[in-house]
Amino acid sequence: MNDKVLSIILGGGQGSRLYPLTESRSKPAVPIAGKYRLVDIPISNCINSGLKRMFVLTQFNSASLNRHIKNTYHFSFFSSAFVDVLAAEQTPDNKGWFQGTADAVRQSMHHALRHDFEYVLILSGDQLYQMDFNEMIQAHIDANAKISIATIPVTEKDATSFGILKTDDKNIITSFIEKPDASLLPDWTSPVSDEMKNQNKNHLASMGIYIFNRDLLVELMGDESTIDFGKEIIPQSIDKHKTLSYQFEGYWTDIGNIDSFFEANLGLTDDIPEFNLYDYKQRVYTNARLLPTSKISGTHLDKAVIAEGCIIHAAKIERSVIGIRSRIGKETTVINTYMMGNDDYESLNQIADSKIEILTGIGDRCFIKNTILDKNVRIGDDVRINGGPHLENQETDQYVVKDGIVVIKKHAVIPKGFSL
Ligand code: ADQ
Ligand code: ADP
Repeated sequence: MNDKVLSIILGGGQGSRLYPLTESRSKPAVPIAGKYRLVDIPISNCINSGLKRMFVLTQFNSASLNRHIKNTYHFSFFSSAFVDVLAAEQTPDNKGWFQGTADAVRQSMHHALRHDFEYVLILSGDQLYQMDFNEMIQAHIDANAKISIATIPVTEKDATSFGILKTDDKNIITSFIEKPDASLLPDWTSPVSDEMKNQNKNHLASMGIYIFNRDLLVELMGDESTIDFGKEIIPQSIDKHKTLSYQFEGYWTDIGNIDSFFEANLGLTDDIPEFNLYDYKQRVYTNARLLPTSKISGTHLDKAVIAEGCIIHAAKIERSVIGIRSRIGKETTVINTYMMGNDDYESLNQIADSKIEILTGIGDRCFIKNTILDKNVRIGDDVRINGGPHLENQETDQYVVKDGIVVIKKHAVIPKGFSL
């Protein structure tokens, strides 16, 4: 399919729902699962599906995203494969940034049209899932559809956050409503499998994964009044262009806000995580950093996921994901926490010179719970951070509390003895 399909990954709008993780980096560059970046998920799904021509659209050009893509995705000089980052750009015709998803794709069309392809696969950049896109493309071709949307059954409670649709008995979409009001939902149920019914998932939601025939996408992008796929393009197209629902029933989760991002990461510590990082056929690719092994001493570990290159002396780590190059001091307890790790180590000389007041990572005798620690944080000794619903939403220079989850900002320094 590689010759027929060009993939466009929607790397992120303003990213405000993931703030402060997106304060100094674009959304695709947000680190997940201890060693990956958000953008590695859709890119890996494409590569595993044999689709190796990708554009990543992002609102602001970040050095860390470009470096990550450049360092990670090397294809043969003789192949047509590429992963190109397209940041919102000002041209003589267009002085504005991307407004919405359709607008972002419209602005990148002149890059896309230089390539040969019959179908465009449009993907979101903030979802955790493993999917073989070939099956979806084949279904699109077999149905002779102009547009296909990947869909998944969801509960009534979740349905208000998605595009919800109904189909005929051939899975052709007959109606679509973007993020419906809860009062409308009783009218929007669909026939689903018994397994989905038992989980109360009776509404069919758009996963924000689309296939468009090339000519149709060119035509639709010609109408500059359309801003979003979910709000305009899809609802306006279903009556005019045959639109297939391709139903998926595997694990899929949207990780667009702090709460779902936190849970998706901590979910990796389950005995059998729903997102399988240990499947050789569906690998998740990332920067091959050649880090040393992790060194752990005197620590009780329970449901801990620990990346490479860590130096850990903690007393206890429970239901936590510890990212690359993390350092955790003696007698420290870490519970329900995602620590992203460090970009660098401090050298033994730097440490011995005592010029650094608080070392990177977490100090001695700390207690950290329900917290996300962004990269390169310095947590002093005897710090207590006890996140949870008892904390009100708040923001300081060093941290944010959102829905009970404490997010320590990138490069933050938390002084010795601090308590929250
Ligand atoms: P949302 O995820 O709410 O709903 P949206 O905010 O438009 O839709 O984002 C879709 C994806 O595009 C996200 O990955 C986002 O980061 C990215 N994005 C948004 N604006 C962008 C821009 N200007 N440039 C680059 N990327 C941008 C959509 C659909 C629903 C569907 C859900 C499934 O509209 O119908 O149910 O996805 O998650
Ligand atoms: P990782 O994927 O390991 O997080 P990054 O590419 O984000 O790697 O780089 C981590 C850090 O390493 C950066 O913040 C920067 O300080 C440094 N770094 C990596 N590559 C370069 C480079 N080519 N030039 C300058 N600094 C770099």
